[in-house]
Formats: sequence, C-alpha cells, structure tokens
Amino acid sequence: VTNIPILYSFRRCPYAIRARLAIRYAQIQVEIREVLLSDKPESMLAVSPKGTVPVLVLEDGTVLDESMDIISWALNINDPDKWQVTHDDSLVKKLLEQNDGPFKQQLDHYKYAERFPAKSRQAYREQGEVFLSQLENKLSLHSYLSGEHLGQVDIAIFPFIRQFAYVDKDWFDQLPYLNLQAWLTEIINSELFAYVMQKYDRWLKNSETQKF
Ligand SMILES: N[C@@H](CCC(=O)N[C@@H](CS)C(=O)NCC(=O)O)C(=O)O
Repeated sequence: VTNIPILYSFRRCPYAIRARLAIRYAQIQVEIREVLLSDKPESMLAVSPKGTVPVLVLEDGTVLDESMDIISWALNINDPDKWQVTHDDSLVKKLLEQNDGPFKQQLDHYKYAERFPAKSRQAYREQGEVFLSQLENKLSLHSYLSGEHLGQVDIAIFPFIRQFAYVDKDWFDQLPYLNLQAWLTEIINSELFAYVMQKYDRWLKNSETQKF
C-alpha cells in the first residue's frame, strides 16, 4: 500500500515509453523507479514475477504489468483530448496487434541482426518496411492513426517506429513515406515526449522517492 502509484520503468523501453506518455498526458502523478533490466528489483519481481517493464502498482496494491492496461487505466482517469476516441476501432486493433506481434519481432531482428544470422539486416529491414508502408497509407488519409487527432494508437505504436527509424536514420529519412516521417518528427519534437524521456537515477531499495 502506497500514497501514490509506483511505476517500474526503463527509460528506453518502448513499452515503458508508451505507458509514461499516457500517464503524463493524463496528468497522473506517480513515483518512478528506474530499473536495470539485468538486475531487477526484488520488490518488482515480487508483484510481477514475469519481470517485464512497465509495472504499475496502484495505491490499493493492484498490479498492472501490461503497457496497454496501464494506458487504459490512465485514460479512464483523465482523457482531456479524447485519446480513446478513434475513427475506426477495428483498424486500430489490427495495427496494434501487428505492431506488438510481427513488427516488434522484425524490429528486434533488424536492430540486432548479428544475433539472428538466418537473414541479413537488410532482409529484416525489408520485412519491417511493409508495416511502415501500411502506416504511411493510413497517414495519407488521416493526420493520425487515430483519425484527425493524436490518440492512444499513435502513442502506442510511436516508440517502436522511432526505434526502427533510428537504427539507420539516413535510410529512414530517404523513404518515400512523407506522412509517416512528419508524424514521427512531430511526436519526437513534442513537449510530452521530452518530458517522458527525462533521465532518472536508477532506483534501489533505499533510494529517495522520485516523482514523475
Ligand atoms: N507485453 C509487455 C511487454 C513488456 C516488455 O517486453 N518489456 C521489455 C523491455 S522493453 C522487458 O521488460 N523485457 C524483460 C527483460 O529484458 O528482462 C507490455 O506491453 O508491457
């Protein structure tokens, strides 16, 4: 039992980034505990033995250890710009499933190609590019994946596209996906993103509370 929710997080983790984006947007104050994935705190593993971040522990002890559940929790508390509203629910669901499923795997294969010698880095990149082109199609019809305004599907997918883009930013920037590039740049340049990428000291059992 705590005063404010506790978020176990890792700065560069795309799942943790999307959770932090939603928590900050919803203006919910939490205690942030920056973890080292190679040396996770016992108090985190005690409440969520699967050992992935983000993990959110609510005041009543409820544990949310899936990033999309944390996003839903935050937006149900406060959703000033209607991030939960989308122009097409089934499309949004499909994009998210593709992102968290095959695209995430293609991203890892592309980024860490030396660990997956079955195919070349370029072959993995080509697989991932199919998803980029699908997003480009959507973004040529609407400014955002959610429709005419930023929404939860945009922030849920964004951290993964950012990672994919930065494996080789020159290559990404020369792709014929102008809408996708503009969408990515806009979110990267937002105050919201800058806020959630602030650095925090690693949390250890006796650390001072750091508020997010
Ligand atoms: N489905 C989970 C996935 C979270 C996840 O896989 N996070 C990675 C870091 S980006 C992790 O904690 N991996 C465990 C590890 O590296 O030990 C969610 O959406 O929260």
